[in-house]
Amino acid sequence: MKLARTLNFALLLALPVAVALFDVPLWATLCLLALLLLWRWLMTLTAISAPAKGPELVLDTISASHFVEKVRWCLDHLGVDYTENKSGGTLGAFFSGRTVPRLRCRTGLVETSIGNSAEILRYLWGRYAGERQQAAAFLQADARQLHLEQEIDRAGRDLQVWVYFHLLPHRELTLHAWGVNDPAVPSWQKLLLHLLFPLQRALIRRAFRITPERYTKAVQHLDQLLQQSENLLADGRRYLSGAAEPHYTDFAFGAINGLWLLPAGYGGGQAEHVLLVPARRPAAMNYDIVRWKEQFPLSVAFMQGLYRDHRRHVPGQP
Ligand SMILES: N[C@@H](CCC(=O)N[C@@H](CS)C(=O)NCC(=O)O)C(=O)O
Repeated sequence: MKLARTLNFALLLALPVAVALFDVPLWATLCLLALLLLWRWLMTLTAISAPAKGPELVLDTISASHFVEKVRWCLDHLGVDYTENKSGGTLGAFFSGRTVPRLRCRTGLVETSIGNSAEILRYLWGRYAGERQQAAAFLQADARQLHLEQEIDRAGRDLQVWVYFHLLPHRELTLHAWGVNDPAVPSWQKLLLHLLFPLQRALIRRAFRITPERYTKAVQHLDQLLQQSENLLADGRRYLSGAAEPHYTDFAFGAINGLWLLPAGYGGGQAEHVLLVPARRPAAMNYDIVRWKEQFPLSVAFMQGLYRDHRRHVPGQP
């Protein structure tokens, strides 16, 4: 069905070109247009009367995304089956206006799609709290935990500035992070990423306002969040959320900061083709990472422990 829709769309686009090239008369043009629209309508009717079969939950992702890792970790911890649909970095945002993670779920006859990691987690809690009360308990949140999540998400946006400030000057490193070496990313997208790199880089610079000033501000915000977690852990807290068991905000903290810490198990097996080993990273990036590790040892140990004890083991992962 997806292929038929794409073909129909391509033919609709090609119609004016064909009309101009072959001097098609008006009556024939109108007939062709009516046929293409009729075909499209029939596809819509078919989709309602016989919905396409497929997995109940599909998570649209890119290989290297800390917001994706936040949702992926929660899905894995919840223990529900889902399929991951991976794209090359930046293409979806700038050409179809969607961000990742995006969760697509079958709801009745239609497919519902939810963007934004926080809203996806609210859906998962609402959907599974009843039927898997114990397993889903880590997704329940009070006002304090929701506030903590907002702070972690803000750090996630600061880390986007941080990572692009360091990587964008390096074409090969950036392309690697966007998934050109990931076998799960479709080849045509890898080709597009190579061809469109200057455009994508300019769009990213504009969208995230990547400037030295913004970078300095981002690092200050990140320091503040890490200092806050350091204080909570120094007070003897086992989990940042204050709960007795790991909570989704703990996973969110580990997932978002995992972008720089890259603890063993990061990505649950889905990010290994985009990780950047220290030897390949720009020196200034390594400098920040080493400083964070030295300055915030309790937070680092907390995240490493969280990955070791609560990230589902994936064969072949360190
Ligand atoms: N607030 C959003 C942020 C999502 C976001 O910024 N995602 C980035 C990846 S980390 C994205 O979609 N980038 C565009 C793309 O690579 O297609 C969330 O929590 O999901």
